[in-house]
Amino acid sequence: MSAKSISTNQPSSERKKLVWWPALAILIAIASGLAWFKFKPNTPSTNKLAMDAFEPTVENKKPAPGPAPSGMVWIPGGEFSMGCADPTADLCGGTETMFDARPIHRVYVDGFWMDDHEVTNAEYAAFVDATGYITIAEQTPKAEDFPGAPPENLVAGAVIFTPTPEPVPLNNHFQWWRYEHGANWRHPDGPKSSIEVRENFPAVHIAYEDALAYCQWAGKRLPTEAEWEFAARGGKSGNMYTWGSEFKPDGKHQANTFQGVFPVTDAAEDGFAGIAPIKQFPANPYGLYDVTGNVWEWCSDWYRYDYFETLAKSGKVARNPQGPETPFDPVEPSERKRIHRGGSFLCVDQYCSRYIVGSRGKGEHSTGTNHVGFRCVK
Ligand SMILES: [Ca+2]
Ligand SMILES: [Cu+2]
Repeated sequence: MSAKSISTNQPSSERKKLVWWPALAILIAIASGLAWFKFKPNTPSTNKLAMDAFEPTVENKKPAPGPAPSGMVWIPGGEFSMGCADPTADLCGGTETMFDARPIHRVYVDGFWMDDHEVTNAEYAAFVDATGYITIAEQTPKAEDFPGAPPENLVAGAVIFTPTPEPVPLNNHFQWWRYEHGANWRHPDGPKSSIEVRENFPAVHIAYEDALAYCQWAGKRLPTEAEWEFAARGGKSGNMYTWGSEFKPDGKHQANTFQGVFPVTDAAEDGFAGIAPIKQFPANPYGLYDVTGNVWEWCSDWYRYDYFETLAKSGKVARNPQGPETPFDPVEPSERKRIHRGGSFLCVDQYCSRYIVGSRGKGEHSTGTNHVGFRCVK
């Protein structure tokens, strides 16, 4: 079994790793293979079984507590089935079994307000202007955090997706991610790029604590993973995507994902090669835009591959789950990862089909990249 089976297209901890590349990448590949055997899923093997696990969503009837704050929509909360069936048998289901998103289990969340869009560059700029906040990608990495790293590599920067010139085996994401000095939210594609013409694009190169700082300033917080999935499903149950169960209803793309040969050419059949401005596709039934695709969104939970299993074992409906106490990803056991949800403009069925609404992503908490952003709740 290859590393691909349980890794994603996210460079989950490159800021910590790229200084040692390539020796570490090889170690990770080996460790991933070993981890796969050790943490092999024991969840239902057929898609039918897993699909049957979905029960109807029961929304709370209580109306919104007042008028909607600007740019936010009311998510009523309620009880729903969380997680996803093995998508490998379905058209566009991708190649991964998504075992960390099973078993499908019952969860209840209280109602809350949610940003109807991913936080934009203009919004992040307002926060930075008001507070002088400096994101992690703008700070010089400290030598003590990267023991043994050559000093010339200890330069502020961020991780950027770079297409490969030719098709490559999809078993090592270091082939299409690079550490770019001077890249950060103000310069998303590197020092020569700017956000001047991208005010309405999601802010990227935002690490977990950078997202948290924004939320706190705005009087908001990050969603829990359960809140995020309840909101994304829009009151429906068991759908593969936020808009239904067909990837392209009437032949129309519903989100900014990746078409073409990954990671060589983005054919942009959805209208966008790379990142897109917000609100270019229809909203979900709750009025949320871009819950699927464009950029990943930070959630407040730590990532543990077996968290759903733990909740399901209790036999009860999980009420307002806040995530596990501690993170653990068998692929990179030493990294502390938080949940990412929704997939990005790089998601593609050939490699990472995490535009599937119940699927899970993860990222090392101090690493932002050019396809990870966030939205807030309150
Ligand atoms: Ca696209
Ligand atoms: Cu993906």
